[in-house]
Amino acid sequence: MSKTSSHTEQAFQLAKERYAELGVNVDQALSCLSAIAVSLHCWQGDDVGGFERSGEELSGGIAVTGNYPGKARTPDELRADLDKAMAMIPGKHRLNLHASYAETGGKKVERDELDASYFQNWIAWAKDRGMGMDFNPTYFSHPKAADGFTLAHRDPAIRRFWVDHGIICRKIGAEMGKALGSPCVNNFWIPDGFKDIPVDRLSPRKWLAESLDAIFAEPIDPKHNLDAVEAKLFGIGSECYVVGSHEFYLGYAVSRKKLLCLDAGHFHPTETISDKISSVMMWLDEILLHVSRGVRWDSDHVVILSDELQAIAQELVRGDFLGRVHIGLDFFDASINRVAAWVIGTRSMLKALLMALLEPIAQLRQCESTGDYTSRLAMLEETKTLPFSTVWDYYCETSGVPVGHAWIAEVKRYEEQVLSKR
Ligand code: RNT
Ligand code: ZN
Repeated sequence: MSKTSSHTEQAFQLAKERYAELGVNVDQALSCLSAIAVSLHCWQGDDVGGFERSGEELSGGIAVTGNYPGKARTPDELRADLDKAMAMIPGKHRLNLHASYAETGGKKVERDELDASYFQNWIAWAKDRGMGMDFNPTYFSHPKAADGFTLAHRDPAIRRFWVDHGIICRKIGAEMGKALGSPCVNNFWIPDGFKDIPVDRLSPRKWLAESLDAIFAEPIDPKHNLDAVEAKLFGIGSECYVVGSHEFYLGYAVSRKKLLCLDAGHFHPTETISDKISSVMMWLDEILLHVSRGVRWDSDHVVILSDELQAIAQELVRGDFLGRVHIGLDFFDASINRVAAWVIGTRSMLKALLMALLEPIAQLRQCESTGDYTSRLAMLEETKTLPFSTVWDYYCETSGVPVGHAWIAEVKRYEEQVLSKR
């Protein structure tokens, strides 16, 4: 940690006293926060494009809107942009990569022929920075996914192709985990579903279970690779039926001992993942979060410090789940500076976690257990205006990243000098 200005230091000491009166240990909260690695999703930097250069449009029922200039066109540009973003985010984080970001040197390599050699630059980059990596097989933007089905396709040959892709991706994940000394969370999300009302909802689910079982047949050391499965309510073009629904994957994850991935945008708009965390943690060892922000629908807006984000962070802290929950981000916005999008989303996530770590939880629990719900509500409201921002500023300054809005000017400078020249 670097030195702080005397002003930041003074303000911090006062804030610490204020929190101490409520029984909150600020130093402990900061040391806990600094140990949390958030997985930054590579796909915010290039609108989920990837580098296969297959000529395929983005498919799978997800969509990126906006045409803000400066998107990364090459892996080097994407890495430079990630470096820039991470220079404005306190703490050490992770990179979450999709298989479609393979570097094949211009050679056409099919998705069932990939191996870790195509990800060596990414691994070396992460290693250099002491970061871990997470991975995702890519089941979209591909001719064999063009009719909206992959692992649950009725054609066994198509299923086989995608099963092989899954098998290969687990091996790649394990190599990443081994090379970086930290388990790689490998997240399986498939777009499979019907636009209109199906008459057979069961068969595709049986095929999906069969495909997943084939992919996961080979045991892999969890020190290197952890498998996660991500459910969804609907997508563009799969409005009436998604094979991999929440119930499907909850059952699958529990019965197969896999991680369940909860994406904040993948439920009915009035449903929140914050309420699901403690429920699924009853039956699962670990889970993955895709922290996202749906606006009216699963729109993947940039994460902000919303009530739901705070509720998610509170659940992780209050339930003592931080050691069992992997936090990944999942949003993509091409209508604003893409580096800024990463910074806004990740800083918001960290702010929410710090707020949760600074809660006077002992007092709040006391109110609840004695049935004093008046004081519980009153305390929760008073907590919102405790000097959180002073602690956050101190954390940023001592982590060597810009304090407050100072980072915006840096992103603007990067835009002028680098992004606008693309
Ligand atoms: C799609 C899922 C999935 C993707 C990424 C790109 O609805 O949320 O996680 O966003 O794999
Ligand atoms: Zn997701």
